[in-house]
Amino acid sequence: MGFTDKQEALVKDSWEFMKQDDIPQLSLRFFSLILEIAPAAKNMFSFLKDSDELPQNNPKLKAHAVKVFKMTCESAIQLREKREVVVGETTLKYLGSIHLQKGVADPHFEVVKEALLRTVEEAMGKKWNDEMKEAWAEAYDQLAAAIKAEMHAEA
Ligand code: HEM
Ligand code: ISQ
Repeated sequence: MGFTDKQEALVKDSWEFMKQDDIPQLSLRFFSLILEIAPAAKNMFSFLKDSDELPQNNPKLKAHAVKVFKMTCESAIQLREKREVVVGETTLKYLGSIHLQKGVADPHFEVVKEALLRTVEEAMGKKWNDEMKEAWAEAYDQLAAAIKAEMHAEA
């Protein structure tokens, strides 16, 4: 299924709405949910390995999580227009190689998807609905597929 104009608008609008919130806080929530769903994932992240430090106090984690969050939204728009995603310095090629290098496998993407959808759901509160969920799921799936394609191309 492709990404429709309507879905693009839904993702854009909800992203604008969430920006009024505390994005670093949402990003931490996003990451906490990933660890809640898959505790073992902790060891994959260089900024968490061997540390008992609460994620709350981890600036590196915040920066990463904000970036991931932002990419999902941007990619929804960018992938459709130019089949490429660039956010800041980060390209799809880079994302493919970093995830391959860290040992990320296809099933992990479902975990991150679930965590992302729950984060947006919580942030949107009463505004959240099925249509919005579909739009975010589609945006994420497209980005995930693009990253996986790079991973498989390199493997
Ligand atoms: C690194 C985004 C899926 C685990 C990164 C980075 C980005 C990113 C932007 C680089 C961070 C930076 O250098 O600033 C994404 C996006 C995903 C996705 C957009 C899905 C669409 C996943 C999945 C996993 C994962 C499914 C597995 C649990 C990691 C790890 C790193 C990383 C372990 C390296 C972190 C480090 O130690 O420096 N990801 N990611 N990512 N990602 Fe993902
Ligand atoms: C990297 N890849 C996927 C999800 C993430 C969440 C928080 C920090 C870094 C991440």
